Amino acid sequence: MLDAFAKVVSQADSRGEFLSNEQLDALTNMVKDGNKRLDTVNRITSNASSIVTDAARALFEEQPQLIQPGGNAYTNRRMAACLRDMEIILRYVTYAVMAGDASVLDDRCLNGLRETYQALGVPGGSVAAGVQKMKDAAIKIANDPNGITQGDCSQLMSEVASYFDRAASAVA
Ligand code: PEB
Repeated sequence: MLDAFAKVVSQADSRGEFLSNEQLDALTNMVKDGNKRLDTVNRITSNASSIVTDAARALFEEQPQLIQPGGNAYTNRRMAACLRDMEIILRYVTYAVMAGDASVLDDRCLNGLRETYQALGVPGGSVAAGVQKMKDAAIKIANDPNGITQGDCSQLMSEVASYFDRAASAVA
């Protein structure tokens, strides 16, 4: 598991070189914009349960077969597993945003997830659709200009989006 700083250090060390100016600039910008990152993680974290439940409701509205008899979220046991899975994925996305690097998400959450769903008979495409709904909700909450000093968060928001997209395409 790496963060943006450890990643750059390990890349430079594998070449036996000092950090390059480009690497230093990228990390400098990350530090400068650090409060945006902390606020983003804080906002997503404190709204995690509504992000998960709203996304799940929207998913079941769009794909009602999931909650009908025989569906993959039918019975409370499967429903609970589904909500839990969405929460786990959201949690790892927040870790990746904090770290500024996808490796924690890849190594601890997404690695082998597609195969797990295949083995369980859980439709990966439906999980991916749920993740996309969490993405939209999370970005709306993180990017809300109300109650915060305003600045340009477009780069950070596309980074956040990329972690959700990564999770969705890992299972789709
Ligand atoms: C991944 N999910 C399930 C299981 C595992 C995961 C390992 C099997 C064990 C169990 O049931 O607890 N666990 C989960 C995860 C990590 C992990 C992401 C990462 C670290 O450790 N059902 C639906 C939707 C979807 C869904 C499409 C969006 O209709 C999910 C939610 N996951 C779902 C369901 C099960 C499951 C298990 C229904 C139970 C499957 C079953 O037993 O029939």
